[in-house]
Amino acid sequence: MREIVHIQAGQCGNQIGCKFWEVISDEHGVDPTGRYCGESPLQLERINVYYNEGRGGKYVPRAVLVDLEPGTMDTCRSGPYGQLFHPDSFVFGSTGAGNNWAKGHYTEGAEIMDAVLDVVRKEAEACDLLQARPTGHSLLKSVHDPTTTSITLYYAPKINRFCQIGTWNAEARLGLLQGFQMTHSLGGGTGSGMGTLLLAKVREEYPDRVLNTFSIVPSPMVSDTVVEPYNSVLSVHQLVENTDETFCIDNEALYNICHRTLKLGCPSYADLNHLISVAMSGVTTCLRFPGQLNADLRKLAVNMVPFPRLHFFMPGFVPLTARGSQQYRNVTVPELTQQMFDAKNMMAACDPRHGRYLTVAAIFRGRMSMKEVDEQMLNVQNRNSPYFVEWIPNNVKTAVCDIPPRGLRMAATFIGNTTAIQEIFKRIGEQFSAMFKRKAFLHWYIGEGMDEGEFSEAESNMGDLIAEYQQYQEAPPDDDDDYLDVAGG
Ligand SMILES: Nc1nc2c(ncn2[C@@H]2O[C@H](COP(=O)(O)OP(=O)(O)OP(=O)(O)O)[C@@H](O)[C@H]2O)c(=O)[nH]1
Ligand SMILES: [Mg+2]
Repeated sequence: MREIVHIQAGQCGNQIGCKFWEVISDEHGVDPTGRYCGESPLQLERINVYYNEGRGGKYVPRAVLVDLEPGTMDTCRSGPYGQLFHPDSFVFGSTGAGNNWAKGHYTEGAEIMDAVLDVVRKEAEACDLLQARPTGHSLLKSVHDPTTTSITLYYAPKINRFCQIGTWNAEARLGLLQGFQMTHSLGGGTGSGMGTLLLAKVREEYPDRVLNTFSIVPSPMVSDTVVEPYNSVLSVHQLVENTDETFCIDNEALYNICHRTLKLGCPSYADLNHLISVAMSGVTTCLRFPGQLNADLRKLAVNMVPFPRLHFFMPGFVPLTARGSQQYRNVTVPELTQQMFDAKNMMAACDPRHGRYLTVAAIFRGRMSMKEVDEQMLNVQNRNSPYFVEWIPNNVKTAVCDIPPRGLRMAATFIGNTTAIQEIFKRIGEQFSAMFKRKAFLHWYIGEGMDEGEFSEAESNMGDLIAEYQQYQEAPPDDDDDYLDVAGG
């Protein structure tokens, strides 16, 4: 069993994070009180990836909930699965970051960072506790501390001794923790600024663990805040260096899906978040249920990321349904496959036909013929071969999981590492540059101690990223330019 610590930061991060826990709890048969009430052993086989087993056999999300204002946390707590979270998992400030990345990253957010890291460490250490279970040791013991009351120690097998929960201990941390995942938006101040500070800290403390984010890209169709491009570019600058895999979930694409495909007149966050939750459930299927393909975060990274900086994925889910509505008609495997590659079902507002796929993972769910799935997937690749780089043979991987998502007989999730993702960065980059040229709104950031240099650096790092995608989009099969350069020099 390899555990993941989940972190949700800021309003958006917490709202989509809570939806994620609702959906996966339902899929794993965990009710709102944390009790298991499912019907299949498959639901429990890998439940420890996301849940700790607490007192009385209750399942508790391995989650850390962070915000710089208390409101979102209250909403989470009072939500349908709000009682599932451990009370110590909530860390919040009182001021908010007011859409200012600098406040999240350097001032308000930095101030409560130690408190957040303490909770993260406790969750990471608890994974070590789980690992100890099969050895038959007594895992917990209480000792009396004369200065306080009693404290609980846990057994850390790596170092063969009892440690105090929550104390800093490099070796005790090295349990079976596979990595971290974060949900956050890039457009605000907290999830974006503080979220990326937290990622940098986690990377520093756990350099060998995988960091995965579900990052919500802003769109003017959904939000009215003008400084979102600043916050987003400053964040992308961090994500390029500090995450191993980032799912780019684009509010612009979600809005279009709601509006055009699902015919919702005025989509709400609840509508967008419904789409996000099905996609998150889809992309984590291989982590949560038994199977071979991309069974952990590291394998996903190894299969999907040919170059370390190019780790921004485009997710997709089919069949798409509106919140609360049911699919009227059962879909077939050929329909799922065709829809899965359709540009209008992608959750990033990029057209894959404007780029090429470096790698793809497809996860089919439900009872279906493996043979048919394989045939259909091959068929798509053969018919569209120019859209897959030919210098990565077999760059499309497929998995089938028997258990369909709630309410559907069959579904499929798409994860694409496409060079077309540069369209998102171009869009945000243009909005950034228009304001930055005139130094508009900069004083809000400089007032928190930032300097202009960081803005220019972020802008140029994202420019480089776009150029790198473009370079690999154009790379011919036997690109021997480098060889010639070396020979010539
Ligand atoms: N899809 C989706 N986007 C959201 C949601 N809530 C906020 N956003 C988007 O997130 C961005 C704003 O960030 P928030 O998450 O509200 O900000 P925050 O992290 O709480 O930071 P501050 O409030 O500025 O301290 C905008 O682009 C919003 O459109 C949500 O529930 N779903
Ligand atoms: Mg907020």
